[in-house]
Amino acid sequence: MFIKEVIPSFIKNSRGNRTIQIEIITYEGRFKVSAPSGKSKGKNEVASYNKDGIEKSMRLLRAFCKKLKHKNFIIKTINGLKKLTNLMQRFEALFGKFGGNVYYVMEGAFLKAAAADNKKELWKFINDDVNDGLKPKMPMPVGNCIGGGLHSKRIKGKRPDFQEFLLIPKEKTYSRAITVNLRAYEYARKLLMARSKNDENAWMTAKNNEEVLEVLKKVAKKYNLRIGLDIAASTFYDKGYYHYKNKNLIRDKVDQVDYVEQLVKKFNIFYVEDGLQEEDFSGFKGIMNGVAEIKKSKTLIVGDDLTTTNLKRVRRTVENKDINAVIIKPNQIGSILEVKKVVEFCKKRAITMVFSHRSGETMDDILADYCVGFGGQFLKTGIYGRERLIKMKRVMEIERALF
Ligand code: 2PG
Ligand code: MG
Repeated sequence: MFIKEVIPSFIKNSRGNRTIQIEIITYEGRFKVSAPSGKSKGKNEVASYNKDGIEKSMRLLRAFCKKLKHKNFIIKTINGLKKLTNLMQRFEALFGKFGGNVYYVMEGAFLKAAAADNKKELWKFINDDVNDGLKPKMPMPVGNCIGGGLHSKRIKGKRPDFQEFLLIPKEKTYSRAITVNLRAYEYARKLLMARSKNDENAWMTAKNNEEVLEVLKKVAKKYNLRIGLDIAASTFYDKGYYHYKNKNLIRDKVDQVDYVEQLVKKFNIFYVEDGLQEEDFSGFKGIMNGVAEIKKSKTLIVGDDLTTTNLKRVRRTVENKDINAVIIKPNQIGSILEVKKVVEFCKKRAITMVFSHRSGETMDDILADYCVGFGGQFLKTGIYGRERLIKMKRVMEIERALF
C-alpha cells in the first residue's frame, strides 16, 4: 500500500481529556484510529506515553510520520505489521519512547489501511490469519449497568466500593443481546431512581455493593441476564488490606476471598473480574477453587489489572490455574502483535477472552473488529453512550453481513 501521508493529531476523549489520533491516507482512502485511556490502570501496563508526557510523544510521532510519506508497505497479514513495528522501535532507540498508545493508533491505522488494500473487512483480515478463515462466533456483550469505585462520583458522600456491576446476556444474536441490555439498563435506572451517569455511562448511586446487587438481581431476573462484577480490587487495596468505605470496614486477603465467594453464591454471579489486588496470584486461585465448590456451572474468574494483556503474566496465571478468563485491552500492552500472542495462547488453553474498552473512550470502533477477528467470546463496552454504542454497532454490522 502506497502511503500518501500520515497525520497525527490531538482529539478529546469521552472524559474531555486529550488523546492521540492517526489518520493514514492511501489510494484506498483515509483510515483513522484514536487511543482510549484507562483510569483504574494496572501497574504492569505499559506507559501510554513518553515519560515526559503526551506532548513529547506527539513530537516524536510527528517526526516519525514525516518519514513515512510516500513509502510503500506490502502487508498481506497481520504479521506484516512487523515492518512498521521494527521501524518504530529503531526510531525509539534513537529519540526516546513513544508509549503504548502511539503503537495502538499507528498499528491500528496501518491494519485498517492494509485490510482495505487487501479488499477485506478488518475483522476478516485478522481472522483469516488467526483462525484459518473459519466463520467466527459473535461475542456476547458485557455491559456496565451500575458503577462505583474510581469511575463514579459520590452521591451524598457515598458510592459502591466495587467499580462495575455488569449485565451479561445469553442470546442467540449479538443484536438481540444489545437490545435486552438497553432495556435492562433503563429498568435499573427506574429501580435505582438514578439521575446521573459515570465515566462509562453506568448509573451512579449511593447504595453499597450488596444493595446494588439486590437491584441487579431483579433486573437480571426480569430480562434473563447473567450478573458480573468488576471489583477492581487494587483501587481500594493498601498494605495488606481492602479498605471498604460503604459500609466502613477492612478485609484482609482471607476475608476478601471469602466475601467474593459469598457474593457469588448469594447472587448467582457469573463473572468476577479483579476480585483481588493485582499481585495476589494465589488469592485469585483461592476464588477459583472456592467458587468451583459452590457452583456447578462455570463462573468466569477474570484477570484484568492482574494480567494486563501481558503474555508472561497471562501464562503464569493460566499455568497456575488462578483464572479461567482474561481481559484483552490492546493498549495495556501497546503492540497488537503482542495481543496476538496472548490470543493464541488463550485459544490453546481454552481460556475465555473478554475484549474490553477503557473508561476514557473515543469514537473509534476498531475494538469490535479486534474482538470478532481474534475470536473473543465477550466484548465489554458499557451499555450506553456514543463512544460505547459505536463499537456495538460495528459488531451488529459484522453480524448482519455474516448471518
Ligand atoms: C476496567 C476498565 C474498563 P479503566 O477496569 O476494566 O471498564 O477501566 O479503563 O479505567 O482501566
Ligand atoms: Mg477491570
